[in-house]
Amino acid sequence: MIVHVDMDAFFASVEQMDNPALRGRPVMVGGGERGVVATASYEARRFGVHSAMPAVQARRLCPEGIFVRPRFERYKELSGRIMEVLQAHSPLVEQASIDEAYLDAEGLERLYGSLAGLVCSLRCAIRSATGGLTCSVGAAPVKFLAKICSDVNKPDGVFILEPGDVDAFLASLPVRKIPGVGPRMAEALGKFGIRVASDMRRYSPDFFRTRFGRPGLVLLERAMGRDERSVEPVREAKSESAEETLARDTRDLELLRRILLAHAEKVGRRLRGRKLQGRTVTLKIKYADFTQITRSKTLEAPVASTQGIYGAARELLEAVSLKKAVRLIGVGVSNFGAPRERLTLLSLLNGGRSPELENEKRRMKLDRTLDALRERFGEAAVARGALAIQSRDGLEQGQRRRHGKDPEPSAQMPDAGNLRG
Ligand code: TTP
Ligand code: MG
Repeated sequence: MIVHVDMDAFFASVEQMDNPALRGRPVMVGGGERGVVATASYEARRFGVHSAMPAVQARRLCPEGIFVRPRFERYKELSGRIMEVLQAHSPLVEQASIDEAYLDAEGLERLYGSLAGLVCSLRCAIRSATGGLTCSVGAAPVKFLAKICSDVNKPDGVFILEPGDVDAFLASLPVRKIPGVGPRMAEALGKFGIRVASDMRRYSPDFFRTRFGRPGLVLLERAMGRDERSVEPVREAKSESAEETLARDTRDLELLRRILLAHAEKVGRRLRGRKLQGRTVTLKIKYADFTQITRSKTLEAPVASTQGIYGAARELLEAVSLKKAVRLIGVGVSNFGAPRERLTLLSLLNGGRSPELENEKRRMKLDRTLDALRERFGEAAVARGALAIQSRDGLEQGQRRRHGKDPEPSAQMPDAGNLRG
């Protein structure tokens, strides 16, 4: 059996736990002048407020609701404690997001008397390790069913689906509840009279393949109650990113550059902390009319330095249209890999020398120093200094570029980047 644990109204519950004045009241985490609700307490959900809802709309639905600014560091700290509790119960724990995880229960039933005993122990331990947070737990023979089950008796509930009850469960499971089935897919399935999971069994694999491609076949598997995925203990993020909805829509390139630099700093620092480097830098822009574009550039040498990331992101930014005002801007780095291997290959290609690589090395050295300073002397003071230095640096480069003399060796090399999206 696989167990899925998901915290109840996670961010909001943390705020209510830390501030007794918020308990029992409708709390919405997120907001700001603009932006969206990250999550709402169950008291606020009764008014129809939910995750990803624009703050303005949430306020309209629930005027007495209390908006709280998110405190990600605190959520991460508690998330870490929750994962430790789970790891103390099973060697096979897979963290799926900040507040949820899968746990392979094989062989543990005997240790805890029964599966229910294990679940009970998990819930108690989470409550005491966090200082009082509740979670909901689902258990089922396969992963996707375990996840659906944790939702059945939410909040603070448990639902265990025994193998013998899977067929009956699938016969009453709306397709929309299957992870990966969005409103559009549900509508398309509805046209064929498919409303609950088991309805899909009336159709052949060929039907699903031709109508929906590979995802269709996966869906059919799910309809049979099958899910081959096992609990994978380490789930390394495949990318790092930072984004922000702006306080006001803007077409100001200089302002966007500065925000991009701050994002590059954040992403770079996380990458350096994880000892990762990525070759693909992605720029994401959402315009005032909510249309969204992403542009990516794959670099010759992997980067983790703030300037390395910023340089690529800025180039991408300069190539996009600012006819419409920008509402959100973000930057991401992906395409991680074994750095050593890439480095060797790269220097071989360049006859033992790679200006781009050496440049990145130099920038990394500076960044590591700044990171270390920040560790020692605190976040704000040094962070601002670092940004100021890099900001000036960025501006100078920008000016030189306009004069056609970019000192960055990357600009002198043949363009190895590609654009997509
Ligand atoms: P969820 O587990 O999806 O939601 P939740 O824990 O708030 O509520 P539930 O009881 O239904 O599980 O997400 C976990 C946290 O992730 C959530 O507290 C806030 C954050 N989050 C966002 O920031 N944006 C989002 O769109 C969603 C869905 C979650
Ligand atoms: Mg949750």
